[in-house]
Amino acid sequence: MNIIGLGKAGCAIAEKFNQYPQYKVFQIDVGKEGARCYNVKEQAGPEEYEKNTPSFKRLFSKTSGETLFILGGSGNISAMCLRIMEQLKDKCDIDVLYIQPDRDLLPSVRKMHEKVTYNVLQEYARSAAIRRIYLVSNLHVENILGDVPIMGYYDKLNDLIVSTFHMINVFKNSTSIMGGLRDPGETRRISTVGIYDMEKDEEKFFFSLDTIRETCYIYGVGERRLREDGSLHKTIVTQMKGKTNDETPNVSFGVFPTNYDTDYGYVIAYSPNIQN
Ligand SMILES: Nc1nc2c(ncn2[C@@H]2O[C@H](COP(=O)(O)OP(=O)(O)OP(=O)(O)O)[C@@H](O)[C@H]2O)c(=O)[nH]1
Ligand SMILES: [Mg+2]
Repeated sequence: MNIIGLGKAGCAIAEKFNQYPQYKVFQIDVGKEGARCYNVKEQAGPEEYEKNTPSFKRLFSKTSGETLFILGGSGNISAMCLRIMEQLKDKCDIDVLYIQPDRDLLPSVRKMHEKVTYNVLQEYARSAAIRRIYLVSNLHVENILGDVPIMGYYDKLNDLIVSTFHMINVFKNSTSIMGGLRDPGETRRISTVGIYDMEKDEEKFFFSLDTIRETCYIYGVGERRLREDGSLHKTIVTQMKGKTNDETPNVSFGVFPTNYDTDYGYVIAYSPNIQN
């Protein structure tokens, strides 16, 4: 799978995928040098970045297939995102991972720019110009982590974001021993992910998605517990029955064996609607 990071946030997150062998990581930003990097010339503002988007023919000469495109919405350089994706759309299935910054702290010009990027990318997803958009709010991720020290703040956020997306990818590509993850309906292309605590039956989403029509739960359970815990089946079935309601009629789940001692739960949520 290809990972493309754009801007500081995008590149910092993309870079962390390098710790796993499954990904081919590309980074695009001002001053970025190295393998699979593109050093963009600094521009005065978003309009200039868009207008002067370079050709990435060489960087992406051998790139095709599943691609996760990561960016932070308020960055000036994020204005290049559509022009970059245009250069990839014929050979890649593009999912966007959109990092929403703390809007309250942004100066008004950046606030406006972020709103535009946020809306345009969701429109692209809804019209299937890109396959899907995953919305992730920095504030939500911070709240899940609890107290995060200032030193290494973004690094901590990025660790949780990357490990979560990676684990979800791993489970999506493995065989469940019970249930299975359903592909979401064609129109439900606005998504987020979260962590699911199966002991407490509690999900913590990375974004408060409105009008969730479909959810997928992932139970990653140690082999030993799968063999010995006689009540697990009943617990899971009861938990999953409790997730269906009028707003969210479609719930699927998969139970996956792991070699870990601790159990891991994740959730993916899907909406057909553009979020405010
Ligand atoms: N999760 C996360 N968010 C970040 C990180 N770095 C910055 N951000 C957030 O992302 C938003 C966009 O900022 P940058 O990524 O610095 O901007 P940029 O994409 O480099 O764009 P420029 O304005 O052109 O520099 C900021 O408002 C921060 O809130 C990071 O490493 N992780
Ligand atoms: Mg920057």
